[in-house]
Amino acid sequence: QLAPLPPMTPAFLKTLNTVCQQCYRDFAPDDVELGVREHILQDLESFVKRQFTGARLRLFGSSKNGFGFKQSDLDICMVLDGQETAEGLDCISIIESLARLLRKHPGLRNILPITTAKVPIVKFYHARTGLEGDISLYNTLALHNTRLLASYAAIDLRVKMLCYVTKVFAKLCDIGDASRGSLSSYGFTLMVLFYLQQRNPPVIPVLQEIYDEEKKPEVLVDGWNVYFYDDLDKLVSPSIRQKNLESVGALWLGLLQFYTETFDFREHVISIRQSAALTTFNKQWTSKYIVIEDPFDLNHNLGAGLSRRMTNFIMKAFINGRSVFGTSVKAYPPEYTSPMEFF
Ligand code: 3AT
Ligand code: MG
Repeated sequence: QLAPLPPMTPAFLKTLNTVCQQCYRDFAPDDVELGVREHILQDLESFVKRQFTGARLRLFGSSKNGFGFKQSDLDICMVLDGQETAEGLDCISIIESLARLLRKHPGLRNILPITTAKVPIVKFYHARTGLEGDISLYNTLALHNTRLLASYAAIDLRVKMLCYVTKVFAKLCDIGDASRGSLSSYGFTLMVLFYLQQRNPPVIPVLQEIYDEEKKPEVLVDGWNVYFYDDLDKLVSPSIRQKNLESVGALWLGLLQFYTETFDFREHVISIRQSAALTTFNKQWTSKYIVIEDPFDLNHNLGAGLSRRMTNFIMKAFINGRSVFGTSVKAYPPEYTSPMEFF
């Protein structure tokens, strides 16, 4: 049971809001940076085509979903023309020969094929920009979940801002690195989106539940339905009166409170594909405390890899965040609005 927060002052809420907005301005890449990523992609694609004639490379992850940082990695998916799925392909040997080819690229360093992971990849370092990246094969669901996240980001600027704040928070608290046993950026983004759907009134709708036809359309990829409503111009917002008008600062504090005071982790699954509650019991996912369902691959729990220790560590970060951001202090002069100083 957490001690109640002291009353929030309007002045502090304003500071909080400035900090959140500044966080977005400081970290969001500009068009030049996004262009550099596309340029690297084009260059790599023409290089790879020397050996893999029908190869196409596509960016996904935070280079495309709207929540990228200057130094975010380049997540690249390779497919071959005329080949719909990875079926019948020897992905491991393709990754190995891709690695041999990339070693000949003058702009790349540290080529490392990883063929033991669930998704085999080849990692690289792009010397001129200092960006790291990896290429996977037929990571088709990831292309779709990237598009889903990008659509949510396009609905309301507060979605983007809140995702940046959460990612910065996760990095600074050391709870946002899946390769070291914590939660991936993707997992945190799903937590933000779920909260914004559950907020009353909601900030964003459930795009997978909206459709023009009588029945929900079925678009199958790797056996999962990846349909979601993407005609954002046509998206009718709820009545003006109902519309959520909270500031980003208020939503950020609301998020920390939601995951420390309101949301019942034991009972419920963080699931952005439906507005009705989903229980951990329904999913037979009762052995983990933090349960995040992938919006498309419904067998995939993003929290499956968290140890009990890491789960406690993450929950403590949220609890500390709630008291830091939820306790108004007068000590912050107006110039004290850089997120880094605040954190
Ligand atoms: P960063 O800015 O790189 O931290 P990101 O969104 O690019 O954020 P990652 O590089 O960790 O995140 O992952 C790249 C994409 O791969 C995001 C998502 O489309 C997919 N992805 C990552 N982790 C998972 C996962 N556990 N399950 C399904 N898809 C995933
Ligand atoms: Mg990435």
